[in-house]
Amino acid sequence: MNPLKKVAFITGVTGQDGAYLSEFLLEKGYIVHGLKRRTSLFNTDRIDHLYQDPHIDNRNFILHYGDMTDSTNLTRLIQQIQPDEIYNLAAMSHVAVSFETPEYTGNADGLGTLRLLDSIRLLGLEKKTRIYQASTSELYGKVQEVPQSETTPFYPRSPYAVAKMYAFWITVNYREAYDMYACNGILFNHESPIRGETFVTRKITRATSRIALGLQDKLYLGNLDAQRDWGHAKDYVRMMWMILQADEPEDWVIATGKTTSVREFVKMSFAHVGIELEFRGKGAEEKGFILSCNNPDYLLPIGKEVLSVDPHYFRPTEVDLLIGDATKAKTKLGWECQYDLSELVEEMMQSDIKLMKKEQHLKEGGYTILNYFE
Ligand code: NDP
Ligand code: GDR
Repeated sequence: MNPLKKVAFITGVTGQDGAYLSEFLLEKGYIVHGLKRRTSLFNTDRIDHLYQDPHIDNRNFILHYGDMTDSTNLTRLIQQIQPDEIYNLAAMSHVAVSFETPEYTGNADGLGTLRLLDSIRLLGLEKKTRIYQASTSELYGKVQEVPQSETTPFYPRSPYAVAKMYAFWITVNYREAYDMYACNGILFNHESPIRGETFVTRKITRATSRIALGLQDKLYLGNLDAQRDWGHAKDYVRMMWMILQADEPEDWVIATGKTTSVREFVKMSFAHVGIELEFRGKGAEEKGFILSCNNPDYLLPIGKEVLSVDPHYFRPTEVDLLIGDATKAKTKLGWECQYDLSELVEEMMQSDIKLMKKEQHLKEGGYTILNYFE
């Protein structure tokens, strides 16, 4: 191992942010170790391009099996890796699913963070290892003030957010109690072409592409009025690294400062394929129809119903409005977003159209294609 290279350990390396952060750190010359779960099928699609054959010498991207619910595994890995930086991105990260699996979510997202912090302490690495905790704008939950900043009170509204609240405070506590370099990045929603398919933005861009290509009739969504501050994941992983390079360990809000409703995101995605939508009805009765279609590649009938609200997707408690104030990160660390929302939508749509054209070929070739709309 090259002693001049910095060593990072990323939990959640197979996820959206884990993949972008791995690319970013490898480009910076780091040796990157990643924690991945054992799954019955391969789960490394997002990082396959970084994979290195375990039989070659001097690898700089190394994967280890593990789980945030397994303390001995985490401690052993940290002892073996001796990381300069840990990025704790692993989590059961789906808010709606956390209502179905609250205990597991608490264990992985809340106690999982404690396990990492306590391993650092147990191994006497407090002065060597810096740790980044993936905190979230979901902590703000029920609106207390807008825009939300580092001083806005928390009011979590889901088992996920409550677990992340524990993780937030245990990170602060270990920093104060043991003088550790431990930081929270309070990141607002960030998306990309490799966003998980069940988060609303990717669900929308996939479905829009499929509808345009005739692979799907309709998109079913929940609360169209929810407003989110959506940025690009690439901008946000850069900031994770910047947070761990700061002189002092602190907590930071990362956001674009602009908010957009789910309905508006749907309109933007359809506009990308030349389709204008009209919404009629309210709440659980709301539907979306094609008002005009001016792209000769996607000839869909005017008046076709392509969207329905399905109350199945409503959450027991919802977060209505998120809009972040990242002034501290901008002024103290010089962070700026390089992407705006329209560029993000364009990149996601271009990528999904390309993917769905592959599906179209498969379908034409007689293969069964995935029809999973969650
Ligand atoms: P993803 O859901 O894409 O990735 C989550 C990662 O965590 C995956 O690699 C997943 O593995 C892994 N994981 C889940 N449970 C465990 C476990 N028990 N043990 C080990 N690994 C586990 O999330 P994102 O990349 O979008 O987000 C990264 C982090 O940032 C998460 O903690 C999320 O809560 C947080 N966050 C995300 C925001 C966003 O908008 N994206 C905003 C704010 C915070 P597998 O691939 O096997 O499922
Ligand atoms: P969120 O993201 O809950 O903000 O958490 P998600 O994309 O799941 O929901 C955003 C908003 O859209 C509404 N919505 C729907 N959501 C989904 N998933 N599916 C639907 O069909 C649908 N219809 C409407 C939701 O009700 C919600 O208001 C994400 C995750 O990445 C977390 O891990 C992270 O901490 C936060 O962002 C910041």
